Amino acid sequence: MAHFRKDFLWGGAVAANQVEGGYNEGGKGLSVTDITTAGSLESPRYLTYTLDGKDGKVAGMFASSLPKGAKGKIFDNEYYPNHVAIDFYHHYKEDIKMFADMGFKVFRTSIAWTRIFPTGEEDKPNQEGLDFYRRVFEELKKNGIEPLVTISHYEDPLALGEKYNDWQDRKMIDLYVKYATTLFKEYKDLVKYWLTFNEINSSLMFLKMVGDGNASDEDYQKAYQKLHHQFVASAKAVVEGHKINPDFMIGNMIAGSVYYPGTPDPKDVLAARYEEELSQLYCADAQAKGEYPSFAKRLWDEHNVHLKIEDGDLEVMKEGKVDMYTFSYYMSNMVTTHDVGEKAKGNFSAGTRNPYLEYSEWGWSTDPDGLQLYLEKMYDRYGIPMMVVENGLGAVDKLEDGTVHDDYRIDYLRKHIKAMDKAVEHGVDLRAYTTWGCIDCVSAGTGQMSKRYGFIYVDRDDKGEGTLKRLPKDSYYWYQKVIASNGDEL
Ligand code: BGP
Repeated sequence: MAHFRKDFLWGGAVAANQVEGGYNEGGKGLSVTDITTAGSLESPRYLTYTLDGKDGKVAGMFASSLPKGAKGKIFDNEYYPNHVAIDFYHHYKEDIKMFADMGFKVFRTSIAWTRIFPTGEEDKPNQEGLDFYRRVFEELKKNGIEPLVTISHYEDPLALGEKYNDWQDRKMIDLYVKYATTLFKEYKDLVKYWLTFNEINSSLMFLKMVGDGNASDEDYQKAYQKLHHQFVASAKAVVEGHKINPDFMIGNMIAGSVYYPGTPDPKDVLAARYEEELSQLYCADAQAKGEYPSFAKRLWDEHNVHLKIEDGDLEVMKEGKVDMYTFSYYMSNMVTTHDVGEKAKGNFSAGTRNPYLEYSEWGWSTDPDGLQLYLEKMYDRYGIPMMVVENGLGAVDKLEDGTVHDDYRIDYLRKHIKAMDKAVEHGVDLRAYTTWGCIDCVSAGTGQMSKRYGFIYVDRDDKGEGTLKRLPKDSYYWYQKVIASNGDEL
């Protein structure tokens, strides 16, 4: 018998920019993702812009990569996969029906900030944007599905990214809080579960994972300052949210990973610990304990970071602690100070390859034990309800006789569900599991459609060709049984 609670929330997750499309419909403004091209495992995604009358492009996913003074621009000869994505904007009813038939209890999506405030600085929200999400949430409720909503998922308004240099300016705090409170008021009777920032720790993690991994002190300064503003913004949103509806459960969202020492050398154990502090605990403590950890000063000193903290910031962080700890989990990492093992290859994987694990086509390790370890460690540290809000295997699927025989995906998910079950048996208060990309969508890291995670296949390729038809894969029927048996039938 599995150990999940009776009201365990089984479901799936996506993000607005990766599924919706309709990038210029319904009064929506441009987000940073709208000027991001498609990449692949071999080549990065680029942000396209104009500067001093000249067009240019730069590798990256956040506005911080744009050169000073650059204005994001859409080029005619480039392909932007998020512009249409899988057109959830027009297919949401059909998609929600399929989720409901699978037995979903919860569906995680995000709200595109630019549908609500097209440039981020309007006084009044865009009614068409508010109406769209109201229709989506009502449709979910009608189908017995609880919405779980990410307020900001890698889709800041482009205008704000340019003007305030990707959260370097404190003005971002109030703009975010205005946006968040607009959502809280508007959907207070429809949405109970909210996440303030998707994978907030990615600003630090990415510094090691992109380019040569040797970011400058200036890059660290910017990342820490951006995070400080986001911690304050998140905390203020939590405080305001609870005033609007005391029943709200508002969570953080961390890109979760565990870090193993590559050898028993105590130096490796320390190096792995340091990596965990930087990549996980720094942000997790700031939002779940409401304070900077004891090792924060060491991290800042390492890169000569001088954080600008204003009066009241630390108090509000304390006051606006999150109600639940939520995270994505795809893989673990190995850290060593020795010249052993093969270097990790793949997008977003750092360190050394772990000889005990298998790797996906994109170089991500499969490590269900790491998920159990993560749940047990973090529950022990924070003691608040937890949710696994992303997990899954990105793989190339082959369409055969109108379906996909994705036993590799079933195998990956089965192992991770077993790992969660163990953690629950060991006392972790786990409330939900939303697999990533429950319907195929555009990859955040590479912009590919061919990196698929879904239970539902979407007929669309890396060039934007295809009918957008939806088809259930083998995993669709498997997950249906998992949900119906509350995790017993794996
Ligand atoms: C997380 C993001 C998601 C998502 C997922 C899978 O980092 O929160 O937006 O896409 O990873 O990554 P990818 O799409 O690069 O395979």
